[in-house]
Amino acid sequence: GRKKPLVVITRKLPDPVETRMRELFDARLNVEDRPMTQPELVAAVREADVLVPTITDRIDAALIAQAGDNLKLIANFGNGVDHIDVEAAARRQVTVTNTPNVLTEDTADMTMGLILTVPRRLVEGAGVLKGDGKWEGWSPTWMLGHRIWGKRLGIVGMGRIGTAVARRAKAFGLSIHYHNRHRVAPAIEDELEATYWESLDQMLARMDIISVNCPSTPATFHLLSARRLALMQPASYIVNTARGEIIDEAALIEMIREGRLAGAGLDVFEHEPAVNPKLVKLAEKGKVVLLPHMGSATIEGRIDMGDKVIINIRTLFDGHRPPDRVLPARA
Ligand code: 8YV
Repeated sequence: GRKKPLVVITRKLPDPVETRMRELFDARLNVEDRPMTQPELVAAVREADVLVPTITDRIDAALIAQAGDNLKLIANFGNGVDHIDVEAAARRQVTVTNTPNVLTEDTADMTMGLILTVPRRLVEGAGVLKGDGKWEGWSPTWMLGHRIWGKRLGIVGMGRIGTAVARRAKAFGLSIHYHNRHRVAPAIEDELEATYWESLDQMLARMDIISVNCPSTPATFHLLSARRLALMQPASYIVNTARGEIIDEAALIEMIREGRLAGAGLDVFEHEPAVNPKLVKLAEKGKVVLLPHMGSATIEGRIDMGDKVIINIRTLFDGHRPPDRVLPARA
């Protein structure tokens, strides 16, 4: 038969995924559970037919410029491709694929979790029973949060994840509002009883909770800028399970510290894995809930993501167009 493609996988993946990769490919696995170093990445793109990176790898133009003639495919293990220079890859005839759909519902669950957790103070409450577990007893005025149902949720980015968040939130009695580059299909608007806001500014000013669900691109960098955050109501909350760069994090911190925003639930950060110590302080005060990028972190989801990566690789090496091709943004 044909020679198996040399597939370099940058991170340790769940066992069933690695086993399957080993069966199908000449798979070079990373046995240590740490990101590859820059020299390791350079060696990988020089040699490999396929690179399987994750969000912890920076696949920029400089790295792609060092790719060998063999490199045909960058099959990202993950949905967002903001860490990959897709244009630079296209210029070198290197295909880029991602793993859409399989992490939509998991990420929407995590988003809904934060929407419930922050206003209802779940983490603070659980904290009371940590340590010595001493609880002074119930009181009518103690641990009061804010009601979720009946509130207005504004979704920034109504793609697959945004829509899945909207479905959940509607079932919890929130009214659904969204801002997106394009209006979604009327059937979806009807199903969700969703209100479209062409103006992000106007939507921000009228919502109780904002959920960020758009991709990170040059156009969405600091989309929630200091000026826009200042439009939000002081009693409102913001939840981000997309990418840290979409919010001006320093401005968000100042807004919460000054009481101009009620709080935030963040699964992603501007300088991951570094987290601004001011955010950690705010978490200690119960103003924010911080999660270490767990939106899609389910064992089932990771196995599905592995399956997607495998299908993309096999399809390309069978001479067809892989199902999850990511095209460069149009200039
Ligand atoms: C993963 C994600 O953390 O897919 C994404 O865009 O943010 C998460 O699923 C990551 O992508 C794994 O590479």
